[in-house]
Amino acid sequence: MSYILVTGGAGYIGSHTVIELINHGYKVVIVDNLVNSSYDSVSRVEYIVKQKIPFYKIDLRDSDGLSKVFDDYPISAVIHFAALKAVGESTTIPLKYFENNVGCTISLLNVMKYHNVKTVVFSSSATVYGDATRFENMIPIPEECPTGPTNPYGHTKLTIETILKDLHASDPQWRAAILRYFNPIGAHPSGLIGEDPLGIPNNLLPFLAQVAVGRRAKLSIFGDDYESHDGTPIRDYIHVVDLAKGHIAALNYLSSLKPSQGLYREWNLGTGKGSTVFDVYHAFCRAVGHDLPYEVVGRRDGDVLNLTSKPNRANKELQWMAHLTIDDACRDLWNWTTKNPLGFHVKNYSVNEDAYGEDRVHTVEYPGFKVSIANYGATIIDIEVNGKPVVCKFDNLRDYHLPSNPCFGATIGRYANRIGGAQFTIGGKQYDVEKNEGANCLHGGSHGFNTQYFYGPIATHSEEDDSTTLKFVSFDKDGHAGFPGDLITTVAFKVQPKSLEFEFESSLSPKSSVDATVVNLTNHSYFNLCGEGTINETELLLASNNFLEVDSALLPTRSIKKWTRPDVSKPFTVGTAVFDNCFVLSDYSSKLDTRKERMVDVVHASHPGSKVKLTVSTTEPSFQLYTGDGVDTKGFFHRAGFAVEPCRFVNAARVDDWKKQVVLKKGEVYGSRIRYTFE
Ligand code: UPG
Repeated sequence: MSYILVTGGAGYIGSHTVIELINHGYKVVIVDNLVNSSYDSVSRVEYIVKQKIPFYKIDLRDSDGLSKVFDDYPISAVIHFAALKAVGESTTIPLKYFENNVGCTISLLNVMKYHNVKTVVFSSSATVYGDATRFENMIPIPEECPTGPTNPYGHTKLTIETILKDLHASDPQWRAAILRYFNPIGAHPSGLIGEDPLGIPNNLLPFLAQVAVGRRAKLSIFGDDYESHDGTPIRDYIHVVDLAKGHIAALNYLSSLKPSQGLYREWNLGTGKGSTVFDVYHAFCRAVGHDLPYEVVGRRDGDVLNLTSKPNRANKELQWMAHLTIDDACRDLWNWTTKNPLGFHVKNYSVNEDAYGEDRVHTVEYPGFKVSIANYGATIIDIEVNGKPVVCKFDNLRDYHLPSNPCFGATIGRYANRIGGAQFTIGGKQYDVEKNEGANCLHGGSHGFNTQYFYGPIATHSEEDDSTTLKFVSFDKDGHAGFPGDLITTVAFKVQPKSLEFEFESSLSPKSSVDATVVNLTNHSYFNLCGEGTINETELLLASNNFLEVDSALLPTRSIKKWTRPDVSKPFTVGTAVFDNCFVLSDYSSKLDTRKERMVDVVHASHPGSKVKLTVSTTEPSFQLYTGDGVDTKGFFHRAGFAVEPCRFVNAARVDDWKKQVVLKKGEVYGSRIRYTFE
């Protein structure tokens, strides 16, 4: 399977193109130096496509680093976006623009040549035409229009086109598709990725979006004395998703050529329809729902009346056409803006820099309360109250991969706790799952969710309740550890000044070939409210003293008994009491989606040493209380922490009366909520 290398894949157009590539069955590697973009866009793309995308933070001028990417992946073609792109800035630092845009491209082409990869799709711009109104009959602009950029940025794009043309002339095996973009606007319809302009935006719609969220006072309209229907200039605005699809069309076109046939050719990517500044302004106001403040000011230097494309060549040869309107783009831009008013920046949220993929650690911090979560296992790797940790945690993220790690802080799934005999039936069909604890399957097998890489997160902040939420997703394939069905699971961690609430949601992928599976999800944090030593001095109070009696294999006998020693319905000091038992609420819910059920405070815990108090609340019907007697890992021994794991009844997959708690059919949703509150 070959890969498409996308340079600048973390950027605005690059990230949208990566999604389209993956949707069209391509494998992708991203290279980006992140000078003008954020890895958050890559992790959000992974969230959307639910797969890992290899990423390298490399400047293209680092030929050795870039060459390694070609060694690591079988790359068949490159889509080259990476560039500096601000017109105004380019007039003040032209050398930097040439050095970066042209220098990077030469380095890239040398490395491609060395690795015998000779197919490139280049991100060019309508800016290469300059002012096409200087000619008669060149509006709409065809590819034949003579070029003549009017700024250094445009010169770099035209220089790169020339380099590619000369390269193809020197070696006709090269295939270079030059895509000249008109005015890209809008955002992905998911609202999860979009343009994240740093500083004051230069372009019309990003500026307008900031007016709409109150970051700018009003829009300045640069002149209303042009010869258009309302006096403002005309541009060809193209939805970024249509634009992204143009790259797939170009790749398809190149791969349809005969094996030894090369090519150098330019295509305009535009809609062919012109819109004025006021047309766009009104479309955006419609999307927002009210008029936005503006003022007509003088003309901006360099602006011309009309830059509309003639996209016929791309329509005909690439079989590509823009379908979305400026109303679609304004709706999607507004959706992105309202969900991400500060772009990829989120209040109270930070991430360890220079870590990508599973090594990322996401921290949400409020005064006196801090929560850190890793992509690996959607694991809570730290909770600190007043600067002191209250959970067992490794100092080194790598240690979470240790076989002896007793699931510290991890998300547990697809099936928490035990399945007796590692076997269950749904609809008369028997499934055998991995035996990883004697004859039983424990916590979804040896490679359960706790060892899987979660995508995302989508970080958001709500002013309403001053909460910051990190939402991760996993895609667990049909047949993994023997479990049936492609399962999509999201875990949303909502942090508030003294609490962490999480919400699980699972459903079978609509494309899953299997109609039902079993699910049971929880979190496996080990609390130590004193931050060190054993938990023996911890005081506990449980909401229920009903527990599931278990046999020697720790499987329920189906009889519900009362726990008497110690009496857990009154506050008690843990002492040497041993728990690894599932307590059941008296009015428990048997729903598959318990999220709308009453949140019950199931465990109150406190420690006389630290005075920290914890309440575990849940919508779940039961909770496993474990005093950590089996813990034996790097730096931690038995009873270093206790776990409270709200979940479904143990072994429910095998017990007819309890099965409806855990059997998830296609079209249904499994859900639950758990909250840790600290005082
Ligand atoms: N405009 C305003 N107020 C603003 C910003 C823009 O009135 O605050 C007007 C501007 O005068 C123009 C139109 O809006 O008439 C569009 O401007 P802008 O979004 O800045 O795009 P362009 O100037 O058309 O340039 C974009 C890219 C450039 C690319 C070109 C291709 O910035 O890199 O070459 O589109 O057509």
